[in-house]
Amino acid sequence: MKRILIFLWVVCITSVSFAQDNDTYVKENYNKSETYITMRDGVKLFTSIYSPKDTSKQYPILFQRTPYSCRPYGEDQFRSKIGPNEFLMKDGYIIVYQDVRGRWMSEGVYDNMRAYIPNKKGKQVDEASDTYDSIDWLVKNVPNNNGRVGTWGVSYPGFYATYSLLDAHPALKASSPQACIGDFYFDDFHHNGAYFLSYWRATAVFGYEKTKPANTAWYTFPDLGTQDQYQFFLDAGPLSNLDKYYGEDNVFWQQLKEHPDYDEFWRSRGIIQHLKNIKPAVMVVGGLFDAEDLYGPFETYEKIEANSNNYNTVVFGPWSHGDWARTKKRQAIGNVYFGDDISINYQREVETPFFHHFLKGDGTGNTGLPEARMFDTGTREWKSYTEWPPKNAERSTRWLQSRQRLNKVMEKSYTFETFISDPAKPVPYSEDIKMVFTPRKYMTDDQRFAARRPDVLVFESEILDEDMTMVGDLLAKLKVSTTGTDADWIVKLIDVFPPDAEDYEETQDYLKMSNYHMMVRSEVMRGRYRNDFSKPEPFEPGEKTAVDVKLQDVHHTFKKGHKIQIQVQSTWFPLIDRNPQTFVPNIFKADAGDFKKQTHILFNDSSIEFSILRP
Ligand code: PG9
Repeated sequence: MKRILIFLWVVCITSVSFAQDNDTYVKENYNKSETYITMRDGVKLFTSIYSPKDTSKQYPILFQRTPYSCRPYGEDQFRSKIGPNEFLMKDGYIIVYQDVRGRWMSEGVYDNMRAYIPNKKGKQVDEASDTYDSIDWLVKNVPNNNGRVGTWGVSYPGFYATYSLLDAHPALKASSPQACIGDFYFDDFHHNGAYFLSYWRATAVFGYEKTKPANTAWYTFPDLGTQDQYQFFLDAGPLSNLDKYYGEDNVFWQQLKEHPDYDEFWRSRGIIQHLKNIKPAVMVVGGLFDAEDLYGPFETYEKIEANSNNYNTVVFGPWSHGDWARTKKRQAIGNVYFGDDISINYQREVETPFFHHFLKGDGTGNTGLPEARMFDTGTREWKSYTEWPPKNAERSTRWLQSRQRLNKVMEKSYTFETFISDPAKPVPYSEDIKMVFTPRKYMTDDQRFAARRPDVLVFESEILDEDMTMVGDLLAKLKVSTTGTDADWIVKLIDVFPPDAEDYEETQDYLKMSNYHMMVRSEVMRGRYRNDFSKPEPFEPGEKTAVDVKLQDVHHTFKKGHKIQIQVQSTWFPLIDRNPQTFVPNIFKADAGDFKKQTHILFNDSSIEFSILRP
């Protein structure tokens, strides 16, 4: 009955006002005001408030804190869309945006992933105290609010939504951290110690301190003179040669260079460690093909689930970074199509009821929504689980064997595969030749171009005679050696389509979906950190060494007639920087002469573990 009532209520919202032109809807139905809210240390944060013109009733507050600006500035300048989605916008909420400390029109000094300070004293501040002070001011000063507040955000704003849960204000009833950064050593700028060179241009956005409130960008992007990203970074050589584009005034570039290991600088800025005894309701949202923040949302949900008794749920769809907040009809990533109206249906049937329940409803937690709503990226359908990862799954192992076989049993004979890894001719991470601001499409890209290179090892299963649904994380347990003293190890999980697979509208002209090698999940382990991310260790040349690579969660059915493929390689360019394959104290300061071609070996007692859903 409740589901029917919710559905009818949502249909009602949908029909009532989609007739109005979306571009003018906000201006016609909301008033806008701008103000500075003073924090406990006296710093003033710029805050933009959109309030429904209908003042006959009270409304909850939906609050987003962002480093990307509250633009457009000016009380007569309106966004075309406000809030997490248009259903909530049209249902009527007070929607508030705030420039975080040190960004755009706010005062103060910015600090990337500002470290949380437990048990703050006096005027000590962090993003939790800034959120608390802001919510306190909003509920006491914004007319017609109903005393209940929700926070939400995608990516960096998602990090600030997570932050709102720490020392949460009592008025904060619900939060949806989406593609929320958990830790810059495992999200965005690094994965397992490997620097994401593909993010290098984004360093401009976060590297420069501004001296006064700014309603236009105070930073610029370097002109690289080419659109061929692979060639540009290969020609640039060692990372130190990039200093000519970013001077000492790019604070973040200096920090990246000075902190190659997982030291106190990064460790203190990770938010996952603090997610205990969370009280507000939480709905974590992420994309199974999100190239930017995958670690963050999975770890955020799982840490809260393990350390709190609050309402805590998770939604992962067939999305790349932030797709779920858009309204595009066909949901596709690169060459692969997943279905129609996936994002708009999620917004109407999941995101809107979540916030409505806790901010306008009885807030009991009986939302009618599942604990885990996960899209199966193989069968292209949603599934609901009472826990994530699901318990009714069986851990399975496949062995990386000779003759490119991915076997259920390890062969008795002692064999190994070998390849030459040459930093001067690194394996491309994509066939696309263009400059990107951050990576995206490679997460479902065809991997045949890599499979056919001599410096990529391929291990492939038999043609599956029945569907196999893989759930949760994977662990590649590699046994390797190298003639060098350092090496990166990249592991890729690939779904090999059958020869009769049909093309999609989105399939690029130069390829066919027949025998498509779809990337499902991938990850790198910078070998020097194999035992401890804070203590890099060289390899002993020629010595067999264990390197484990954890691949983030999947929810993917390998269908009957498909094959499972694992690829292993040691360069992935320029997604990540090149490992010199010579152990140096800091790769950011390596010299050209440190980069050496080496011979790597993968032994046949290497394996990959994963979980298969029981029928
Ligand atoms: N996590 C994304 C990002 C952070 C920093 C630089 C570039 C991208 C994001 O906030 O979109």
